[in-house]
Amino acid sequence: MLVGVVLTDHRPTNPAHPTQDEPLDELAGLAESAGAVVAGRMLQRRAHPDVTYYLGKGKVEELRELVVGEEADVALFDNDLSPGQKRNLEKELKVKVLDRTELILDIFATRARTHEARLAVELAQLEYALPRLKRMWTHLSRIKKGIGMRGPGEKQIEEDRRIVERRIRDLRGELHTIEGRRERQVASRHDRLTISLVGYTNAGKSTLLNKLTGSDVLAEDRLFATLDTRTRRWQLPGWGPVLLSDTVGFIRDLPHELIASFKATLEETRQADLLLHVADASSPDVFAQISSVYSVLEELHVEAKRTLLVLNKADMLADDGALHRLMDRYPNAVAISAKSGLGLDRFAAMVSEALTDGFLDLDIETGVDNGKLLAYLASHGEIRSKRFGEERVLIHCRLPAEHFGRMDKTGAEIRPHANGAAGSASPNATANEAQLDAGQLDAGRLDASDLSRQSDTSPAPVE
Ligand SMILES: Nc1nc2c(ncn2[C@@H]2O[C@H](COP(=O)(O)OP(=O)(O)OP(=O)(O)O)[C@@H](O)[C@H]2O)c(=O)[nH]1
Ligand SMILES: [Mg+2]
Repeated sequence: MLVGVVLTDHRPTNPAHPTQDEPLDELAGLAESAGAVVAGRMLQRRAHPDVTYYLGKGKVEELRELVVGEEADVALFDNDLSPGQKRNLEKELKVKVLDRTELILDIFATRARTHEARLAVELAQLEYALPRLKRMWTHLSRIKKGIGMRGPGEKQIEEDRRIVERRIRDLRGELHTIEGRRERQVASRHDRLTISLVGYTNAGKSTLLNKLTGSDVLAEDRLFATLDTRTRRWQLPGWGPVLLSDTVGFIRDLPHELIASFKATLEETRQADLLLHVADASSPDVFAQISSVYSVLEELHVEAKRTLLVLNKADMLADDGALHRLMDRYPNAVAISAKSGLGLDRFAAMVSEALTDGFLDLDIETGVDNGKLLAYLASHGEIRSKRFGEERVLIHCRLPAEHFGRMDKTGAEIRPHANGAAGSASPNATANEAQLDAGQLDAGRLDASDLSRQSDTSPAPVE
């Protein structure tokens, strides 16, 4: 049984709140994702939540009748309940009561496949439960005091609390180690540009990854199909190979515990050169979903250098009006259909453009023995061509502006790249110079020393 209370006082001021006619649709999606069958729905509008039941007392009776009539086994609340409200409701309704956060945690728990995702979910569940358990323990110890069992009762409670707290500490430690390792792994891929797909759950991120890279990661019509990060090579037309990552989707009011514990999973996102924010343009809630994603990104401290908004499922839009409304609000967005392939050419061009933005196009000339600079360019820039003379080498490369600032420029002559001027600009170039194209270059040839320095951290798998 789905239950929701629409707080009329809060609604207009909270842009992340759903504006759809059916406020319980998303909860229904979550319930189905958790493997439940929806038996019925009940909605109440009120100014403030009731302290005892969240719902009004009269509504609780109505709900009880619905639960019995439809033979529901559990009541799912769209709102977050206090432990007291939950207990009172369970007593009245005589079925299990779960709130939205618990439901989301439950979905994550049943769908987590990787070791890391399992640890993250367990930590989130324990952190969510601990303050509630503490309150229950206090409650119990008060009862036990009353019936004269103070000694052993308190001891047991204290032990239980310590066990939970110790487990939380261990999990945090283990995840912290994973996070550090992941951070180094992702950082070690700096010879390739990384692009990360983010967005509301079910927006089509995995479908887009599959379409662009010819992979077959799981994509299906359910909330939270993806819980871990997958990285694939994408041959970006007109640019070259880049790394594209797909990760866990977001939802409005994502439990804080989950956000914190999924930090390691979202490392790719935090270090990405470009974020592709995929939104489901066909959803009646698309505006609210887009702003929810921006607030989660903020909460995760993801300060992307650049973000491109991708309005997906354009094939499902009933008329052009809906698309125009979106484009009016987000003029820099690009509309596509990951499923049909509609708009993908323009999309690729816009991704290239976004990547180029903030890059310096340079001709750099230096001694062939300037290993330090050559290694720096290989790991931070996109080398387009190299021409070797006897003593000098001329490199045409695109370098992010931030790396240009940090580069040691000793012994180098640097000019903005001039088309066709490369040959004449190189006084030492000889007839047997090698003109290489970007595709032939690999980082290993230039910066063997740099690579060996990193050989203790094997790069994270890229399939
Ligand atoms: N009509 C249409 N359906 C699409 C499009 N893109 C994705 N879908 C469908 O939307 C559903 C969700 O797609 P996913 O790729 O799993 O979405 P996701 O963003 O990865 O979702 P989570 O991993 O759950 O966060 C699937 O049923 C897809 O077939 C599209 O462009 N048009
Ligand atoms: Mg997915």
